[in-house]
Order: sequence, then structure tokens, then C-alpha cells
Amino acid sequence: MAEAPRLTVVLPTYNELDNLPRMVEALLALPLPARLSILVVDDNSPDGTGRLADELAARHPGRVGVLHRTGKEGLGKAYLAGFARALAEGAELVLQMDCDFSHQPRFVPALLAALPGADMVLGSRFAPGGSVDPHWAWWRKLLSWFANSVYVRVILGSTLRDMTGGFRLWRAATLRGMDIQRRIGANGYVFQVEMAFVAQRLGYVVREVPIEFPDRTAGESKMSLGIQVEAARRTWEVRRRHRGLTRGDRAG
Ligand SMILES: Nc1nc2c(ncn2[C@@H]2O[C@H](COP(=O)(O)OP(=O)(O)O)[C@@H](O)[C@H]2O)c(=O)[nH]1
Ligand SMILES: [Mg+2]
Repeated sequence: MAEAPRLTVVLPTYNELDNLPRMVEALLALPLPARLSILVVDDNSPDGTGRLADELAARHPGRVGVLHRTGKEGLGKAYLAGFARALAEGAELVLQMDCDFSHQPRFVPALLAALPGADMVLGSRFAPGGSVDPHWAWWRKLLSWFANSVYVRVILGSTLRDMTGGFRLWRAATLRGMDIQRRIGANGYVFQVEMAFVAQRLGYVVREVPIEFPDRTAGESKMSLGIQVEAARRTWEVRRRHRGLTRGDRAG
């Protein structure tokens, strides 16, 4: 039998002191047909998350690593740096997820199970069977559904219902073929939109898997309404920049 693939979880953190140790333990405890390791990407969190990450790395040698960055530059930059490191260290699969338990480790096996025949698997709140936090007011659910399953989807002509979702399993070959360090410039939610759009334009198969998405219970969100409005506007820019891409534009 072939050896289990090397899976690196890229975990960006900014002030996740309460969540990080629980997340690391939960991920390391998952029974998976993959060799899982974790790369924490910390932007010099004022609450000391970076130091805690170093302690966790010392406690789990070879399974937990830390990429320290000097300051808060946003989620997109953190992911690009984390993906580059994970690929350089030989990851065959790369999982991206938030460190606040909105992305729940218990769904990782379903993401992996959906990978055969796909180039990326997207954990989706709005695929049939998926859901957002049941405590959200009806208008917030409606707004979020509209933004993802209608607005972004129609502008970009995508089949995907949750292009801002950031719980994703990538093949290393997909990330390499996308030439992400050169092509991807967006940050925040638009980073997720741009990554998914470029993948689909290049002809990569993206498969959505339903997830439940509860609100974080510890720590604070770094996203705001302003960032979401900005994302809505920037979706047009993503379309303009990448709509001409075809399969022939894959790198390598
Ligand atoms: N390294 C890094 N991580 C970030 C940054 N902004 C947010 N994060 C992390 O990205 C994940 C999602 O952020 P969050 O604020 O929960 O966004 P939300 O889920 O959209 O509310 C969490 O793990 C955050 O700690 C950043 O600028 N740098
Ligand atoms: Mg969150």
C-alpha cells in the first residue's frame, strides 16, 4: 500500500491564545489516512500566541511548526507565506482553516474523503447540508447566503456557493499550478474569492462539501462590516484580473 500523504495544516493566528492549544490537540488527535502536521502562521500577536505556538512546537517535535511574521498584514499574506513554507517542506496536501473553531476539526475527514477526483475541496456553509450558526438572526443568514450564493457566484459565473469560505483542502500540485505567489494579491475575504476563482479559471476541479459553521466562542473576530463591503466591491476586480485565464495558464 502507498504511504499516507503528507498533510500540512496552515493555521493563521492573531490573538488566539485560548483557541490555539485546543486546536492543535484536536487536529493531532484526528484519525486520518494522512500524516498530519501543523504550521502556525503568527503575525506577532500582542497576546503572546506566537510564544505559545513555540511551546507547542517544542512539545510536538516534527508535528507542529511556527512561522513568525513581524506584524499583522492580514489573512491573505499570512496564507501565502504559510503555503510557500508548507510546499517547501514537502507537503503533498495543504489544509487551510481558521483557528477559532468556526472551522471544526471534525469535518477534516470529510474534506479528505472528497479529494479523490478533485484538485481542491471547499468546506461550504451553503452547500446542501451545510449551515451557519443557528443563533444568527434571520437577516444575517439571508445576507450571508445572498453575498456568497448569489452575489459573488453570479459575478464570477461560478458553480460554488461559498467562495469566501476559508476551510479548504488543496493538493500541492494545484497550489503550484496556480502560481499563487505571483498571481494572488488580495487580502481578507477577497483572498479566498480570488484563490477559488483562479483555481476554477485554470480548470481545476473544486468540490464543495457541507460544513456546519458555528461562531467562535473564544477570542475576537478581526473581520468587520467594512471589510465585507470592501470584499463585495473587490469581487469585480478579481473578475477583471483573472477572467481571461484558461487551463493553458497553469504554471510548470
Ligand atoms: N497571521 C494572521 N492571522 C490572522 C490575521 N487576521 C485574522 N487571522 C486569523 O485568521 C483566522 C480567521 O480570522 P477571524 O478574525 O476569525 O475572521 P472571521 O472568521 O471572518 O471572523 C483566525 O485564526 C485569526 O486568528 C492576520 O492578519 N494575520
Ligand atoms: Mg472566525
